[in-house]
Amino acid sequence: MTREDRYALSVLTAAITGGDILPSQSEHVPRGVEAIVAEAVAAGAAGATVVHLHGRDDEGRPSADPSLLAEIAAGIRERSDVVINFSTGGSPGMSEEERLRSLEAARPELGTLNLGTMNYELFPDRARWPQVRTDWEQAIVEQSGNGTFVNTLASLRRFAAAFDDLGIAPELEAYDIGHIAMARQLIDEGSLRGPVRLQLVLGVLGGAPNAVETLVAMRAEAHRILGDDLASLGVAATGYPMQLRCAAVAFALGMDARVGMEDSLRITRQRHAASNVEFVEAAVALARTVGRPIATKQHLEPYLAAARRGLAPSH
Ligand code: KMH
Ligand code: ZN
Repeated sequence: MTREDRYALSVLTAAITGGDILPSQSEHVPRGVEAIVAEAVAAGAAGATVVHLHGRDDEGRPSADPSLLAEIAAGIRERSDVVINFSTGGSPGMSEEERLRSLEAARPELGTLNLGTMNYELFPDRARWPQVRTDWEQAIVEQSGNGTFVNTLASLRRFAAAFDDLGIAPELEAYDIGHIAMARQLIDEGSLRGPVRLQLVLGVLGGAPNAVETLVAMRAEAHRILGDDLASLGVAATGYPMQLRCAAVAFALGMDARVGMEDSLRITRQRHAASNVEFVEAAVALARTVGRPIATKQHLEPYLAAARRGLAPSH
């Protein structure tokens, strides 16, 4: 259970490139092995405990190519001891098999497990569609109104089994309160072993909004529903300014937080971030200001080791 005392540590995750944003939206979206590795290494050096990763090819197109995923993980491990978390959420249109490749090819310490099916609207407002340079990006914006993210109970059981087989620790992603109840079901039926790390993902249209009030309400529900099966609780809020505002509140509450380009391109109202380091530095400063030390890899090790051994993590 997350403690709120002054000495509890907060895990800071940097979400380097995501699978939703389009490269045409910002020249700074890391694309290709070298750029993604460099950004992940820099984010770790700037203070991130964990880097959260998706595959993108040199043009910035989301990719589930196993060699690309493996090269990203290997490149980071050569230069940094930052904890590697790969997405099994993938990108719109990816099959379940493609989404699972991140675990099989990159063998990360952590992987995301998205807890429910939902509307998943990236570009709902026709008037605000980004100007894009490629046909594949145009096809994504034209999917507006039809965006869904499918995670049935049956698929969740298959994903959970894959985590278990590969000895990879899951980071559960809850976009709404019902997803927390799904985590309860997966633990009670034995598909997942508690206690689990849970991240509240706020601000995706189709899920809970990126409001501080929502963060506080879902935090209460996570503690009520999961109790001692909650190893830690974090927040990833999308968009400016709520990503860093929710991170500040999370640190004050003894929660973990995720920042980075995946969830917000803008670092100020006027400007896109040139690097994920800007988000990490801002979050480190917020944590220091509220007296919340950022966790090192060693803090996560019991949770990671338990997954490797297939045992319930120790508190
Ligand atoms: N881009 C986030 C809103 C995942 O990678 O598994 C969703 C996400 C899911 O991070
Ligand atoms: Zn992601």
